Amino acid sequence: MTRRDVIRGAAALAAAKALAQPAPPFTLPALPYAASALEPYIDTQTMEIHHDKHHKAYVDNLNKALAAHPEFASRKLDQLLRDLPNVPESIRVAVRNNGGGHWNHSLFWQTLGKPKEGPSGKLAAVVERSFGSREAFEGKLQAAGLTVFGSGWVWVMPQGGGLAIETSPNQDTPIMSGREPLFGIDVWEHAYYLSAALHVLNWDFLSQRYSEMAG
Ligand code: MN3
Repeated sequence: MTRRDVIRGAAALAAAKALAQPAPPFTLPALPYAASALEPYIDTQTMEIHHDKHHKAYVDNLNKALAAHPEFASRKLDQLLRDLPNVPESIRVAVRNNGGGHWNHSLFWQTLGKPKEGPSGKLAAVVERSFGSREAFEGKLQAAGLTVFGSGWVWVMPQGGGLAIETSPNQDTPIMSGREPLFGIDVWEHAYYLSAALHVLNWDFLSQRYSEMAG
């Protein structure tokens, strides 16, 4: 990792934190790269629809649900998701689906980027320790993706000094149970999308993020 990579990783990390958790009204974060940046693995039109339409709809619908509830005006997104049982029943499903969608996609855009060599530093070590190799890790992620019916997410969770893989349906997120994922991949109804995402993971960002999370 060069010094420039470190700086870029830190900037992306700060951006992810800032984007994932401001209080309402929530805003759609810009993609941290051009919509065409992930070609040929994820095409421009797919990125535009996914970000400009799908993610925007989560943000708009979340704001709509919260508009009539000024008591949540200073509540950050992760706090809302951690405390869903105390969100009024009339908007709970909307906050769960759209708040989850907003949180998950905000991290997801940061997780992707220009093809990079692979994990480094502590992340490289923990991938080796938990899965044996990066190839085995990616194989486990793909196998997990195949178990998701309809839309959902495959998550990589720091756990007991290692990494664990889990899945969630729809826009549910580990944040709802107070746990912060290292990253998640949007299965988006087709496991091939997960395979494509594996080609364009931003390993600099993930290595930096893991170092911060592992302390
Ligand atoms: Mn999606």
